[in-house]
Amino acid sequence: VAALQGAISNIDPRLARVGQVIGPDRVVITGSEMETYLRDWSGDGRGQALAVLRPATVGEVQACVRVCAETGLGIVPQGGNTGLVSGTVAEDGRDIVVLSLSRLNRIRAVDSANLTIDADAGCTLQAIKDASEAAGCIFPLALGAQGSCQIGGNVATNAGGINVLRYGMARDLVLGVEVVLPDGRLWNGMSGLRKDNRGYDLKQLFIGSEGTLGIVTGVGLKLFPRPENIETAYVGAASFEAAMSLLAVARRACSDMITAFEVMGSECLAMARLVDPAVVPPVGQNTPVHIIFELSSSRLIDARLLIETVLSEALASGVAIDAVVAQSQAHARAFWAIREDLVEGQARRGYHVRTDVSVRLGDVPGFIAAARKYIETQWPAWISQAYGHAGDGNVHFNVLPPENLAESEARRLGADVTAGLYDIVRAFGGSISAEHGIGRSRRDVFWAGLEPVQRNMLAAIKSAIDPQGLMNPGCLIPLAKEKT
Ligand code: FAD
Ligand code: LAC
Ligand code: ZN
Repeated sequence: VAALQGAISNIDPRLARVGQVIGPDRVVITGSEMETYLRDWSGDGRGQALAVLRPATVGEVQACVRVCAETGLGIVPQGGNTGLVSGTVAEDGRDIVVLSLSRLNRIRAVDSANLTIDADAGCTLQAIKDASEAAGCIFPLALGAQGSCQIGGNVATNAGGINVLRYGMARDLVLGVEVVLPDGRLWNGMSGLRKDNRGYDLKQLFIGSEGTLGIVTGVGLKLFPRPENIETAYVGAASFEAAMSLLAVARRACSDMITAFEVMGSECLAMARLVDPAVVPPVGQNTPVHIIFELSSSRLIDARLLIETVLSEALASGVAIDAVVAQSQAHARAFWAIREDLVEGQARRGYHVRTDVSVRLGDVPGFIAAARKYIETQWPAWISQAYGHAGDGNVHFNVLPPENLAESEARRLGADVTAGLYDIVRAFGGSISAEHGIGRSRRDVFWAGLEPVQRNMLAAIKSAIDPQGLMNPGCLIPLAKEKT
């Protein structure tokens, strides 16, 4: 222990105090062990830090933060590190520590009568979902990274995913948060109440704040009764216009029973095949748009009859050209595997332009057409990939560089490709970040696009809660602006 403590002091004397309060074995300083904490899933850049702190209790988080506040060390809170916008990747690590929440991973309480769950921030999303299921309930947030991402990270990024259409984003599912503030004080904002109108709703500030205002250590979440019928269909449509017409028809017919409506341009199938070469989509491979459409209901509603009726009407009217309803859970899982594999396949292909934009529902087809045309005419050797949560107007319009292009060159040109796509998003009055957040990758374009009044409010909130600018410096808000 003494040797460890000595090694920590040699890195930076400020760390020695952290080692004293939480124990030197909770301070990671060796390069190889630190490496996994310094990159997020996107692989866009490597971060820097003096050390990684791994406190095991809320009290230890507070102790770490107090030392950091007293000694001027910046803190990058880190969950599962599955973020896609470099929110955990600090550019300059001279005065920075990463604080990992992984050891805070206890389910605190499941209250099936109140339909709530309270948990430590470091629980994985999958652990939250499993604990909810064990009580006959569901926690509906669902995303490809759910096995690794943490609920604290989901709250900090206001994560979306595939069930937003029915249940909303993380923000809509959070009833309370417990936060360690930048000076080490603890705010217990956990209540389990669905209605609570006592003044400003402070928890909303921390949801989506990306670690820039405090460290979320606990969360209270809404649960829902577990649906007994889930019907999943894989549908082919001739165009994105037709896909959006199917959505409109289905929403009228099924009300809020639609739990997912995901679209994939047929070009995305090649990426799924990089992960599973045997993938055969349930509808013709060249069908222009592939849709995964899911309904959930209680046992009193015949969801099978409903989905079959909607689909047969859609086939009759030409809105759909082919449709297969899953006959078993395994069959449905195979549909979803295509959607998950295409994301993994893109990552295996290497660096690519990754966007996460939203437009009004009626503009989804027009946006995709304009973006595809832009790539075809301006970047003819690059390959468009259009997929996403069409039910929420959220499109991941990604672009693969030519295979023979060196990564450094692809990244350089990719910045220009992205800028052109963002111009199109702006022309549609859309958002350049529908669900992944701002982080560091989108910070400058976000900040440049703000009205002065909005910048002032953001900077005022930041300096009111984090006057020293120690929480996730350079994430979401540019460093220079934090100081003014
Ligand atoms: P991290 O990556 O560790 O951190 C993300 C940000 O939150 C950072 O700014 C960090 O400082 C902050 N943070 C983390 N934990 C805390 C805490 N306890 N307190 C304060 N700040 C904290 N996102 C979607 O929205 N929808 C999707 O469909 C989706 N699909 C994905 C699929 C894949 C395959 C992958 C890899 C990612 C996907 N994501 C998606 C992005 C990512 O999973 C989410 O943003 C997730 O919520 C991040 O959680 P995390 O624990 O990994 O956070
Ligand atoms: C998805 C992630 C990339 O929708 O947001 O798969
Ligand atoms: Zn997404």
